[in-house]
Amino acid sequence: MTTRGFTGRPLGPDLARRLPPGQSRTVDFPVLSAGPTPPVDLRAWRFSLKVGPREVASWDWEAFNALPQTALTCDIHCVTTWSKFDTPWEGVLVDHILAAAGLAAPTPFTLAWSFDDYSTNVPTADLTGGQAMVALRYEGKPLDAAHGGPARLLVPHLYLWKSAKWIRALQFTERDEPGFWETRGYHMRGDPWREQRYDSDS
Ligand SMILES: Nc1nc2c(c(=O)[nH]1)N[C@H]1C(S)=C(S)[C@@H](COP(=O)(O)O)O[C@H]1N2
Ligand SMILES: [Mo]
Repeated sequence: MTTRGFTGRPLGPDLARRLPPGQSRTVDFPVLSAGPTPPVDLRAWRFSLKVGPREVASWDWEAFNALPQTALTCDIHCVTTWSKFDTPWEGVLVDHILAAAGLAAPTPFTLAWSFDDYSTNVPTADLTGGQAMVALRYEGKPLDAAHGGPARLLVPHLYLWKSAKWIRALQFTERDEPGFWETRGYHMRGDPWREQRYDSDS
């Protein structure tokens, strides 16, 4: 079985198996942002962890870059139906951020907050166990501002709107609170393999 991607060529079975339902492969890296790219000054940059309203840890750019770095190559899937294979990222696993703060997953849900005031909710269990990172580099270079540089969340096994660009905080919440797209009808979890695009999808 083959699936025709945006590249126009049929995919062999090994690649076709990596394409979630309703997706097509792209080889470029489209930029999707709800608004303009916010200016982010590295001298003023801070990343914080919050539990409810309370800030429990924060790092400046230098301290954050001193956390253990991990390389991760993965496939990414946008709800607008493109998927991109073998994207190479480097950054700090959420596991390592939590460990540096002396925390274990504090609540079942998380809201990621960005410098453009974008937000998105993710079950905390989708951020731990080596599944998610705050990415600082792409293809061996500092992450482009258009793709969320200096730092973005990367949760590759969920639709890419969960990967908040220009991230400034992870806030752990007791209840699952909808973020920017989730209040506009998108799914609370967003698993591409179950085609969880809209809140009406199971
Ligand atoms: N802060 C922020 N993060 C964001 C967005 C945004 O508008 N603001 N758009 C989301 C959406 S809808 C997608 S599909 C991906 C796109 O990432 P890319 O532009 O690197 O392809 O970023 C997500 N993260
Ligand atoms: Mo998106």
